[in-house]
Amino acid sequence: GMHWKDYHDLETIYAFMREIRTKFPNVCRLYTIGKTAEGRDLKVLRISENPREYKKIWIDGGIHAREWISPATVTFILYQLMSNWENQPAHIRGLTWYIMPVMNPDGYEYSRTVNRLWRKNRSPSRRAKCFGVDLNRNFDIGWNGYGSSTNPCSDTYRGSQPASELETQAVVEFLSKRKYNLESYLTYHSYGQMVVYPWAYKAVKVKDASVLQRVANTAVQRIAQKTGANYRASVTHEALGIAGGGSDDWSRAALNVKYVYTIELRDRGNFGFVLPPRFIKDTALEGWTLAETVAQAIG
Ligand code: 0X9
Ligand code: ZN
Repeated sequence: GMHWKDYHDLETIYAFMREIRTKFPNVCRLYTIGKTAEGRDLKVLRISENPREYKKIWIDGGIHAREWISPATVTFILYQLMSNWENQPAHIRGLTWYIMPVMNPDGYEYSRTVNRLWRKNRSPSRRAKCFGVDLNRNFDIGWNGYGSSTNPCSDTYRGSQPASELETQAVVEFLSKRKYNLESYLTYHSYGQMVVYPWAYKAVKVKDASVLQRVANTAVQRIAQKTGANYRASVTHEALGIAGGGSDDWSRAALNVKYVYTIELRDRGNFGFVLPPRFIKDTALEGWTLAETVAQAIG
């Protein structure tokens, strides 16, 4: 079964999602929103007591294969929500949560079994003998710009065209249909200990950047109180440089989502992507703290 003392394979994560759906059939709905190039399901769990009326928050993880702490954190968020659902405060129970722990299942399994530091998905390229597109360069926002590569062998290959990838298409289609009331898009990455907000594709801040900075500051303060870890809050292009094609920017540009954040979880480079399992619990708590803080901000 599921626990947060170690990292899990895709099937264990999907079994956990099914188990939650079975335990809470009245508030949960499990979607298969598409399939990958290698034929794996793309799964999203919805948690809601009133999907027609409640404001929505989306949480994803595992866009990048090697960032194992991300699916671990997103599944922990699911556990935090559901293990205590009846007693959650109104700002949590009164939202519709969409949770996708692994956006890139092919890459995740490839990282677990073949190449630990694999980043992209595993779709074959027509032009070269290399595999994989960086899903966080494949969304249709600033796609033809800075910070991504046209070379299929690069780790930041943007793909043959915007949303060329099945994973991107599935998320775009699913969220576009549900953009009404969609207040937040949270995406979990590692590493660097940062909470960042748009834009990434250009060196400009979103109009309500001061609100986003303030909520990020609150999350970062609460994280420090809870686990002692230091995270920074910043606009993306200042913290990480300009890069087009990101899911975060896309959610703001295409769907007009307000609270858009990418969190870079632990650590700051000591272990990097290969974060030892003993850090999962605290890191996941930090990820949960961001979700809680944003839920409170939505109100
Ligand atoms: O470069 C990325 O995609 C993310 N960093 S990572 O080391 N996890 O790969 C940062 C994403 C920030 N947002 C955008 N670039 N849109
Ligand atoms: Zn990443």
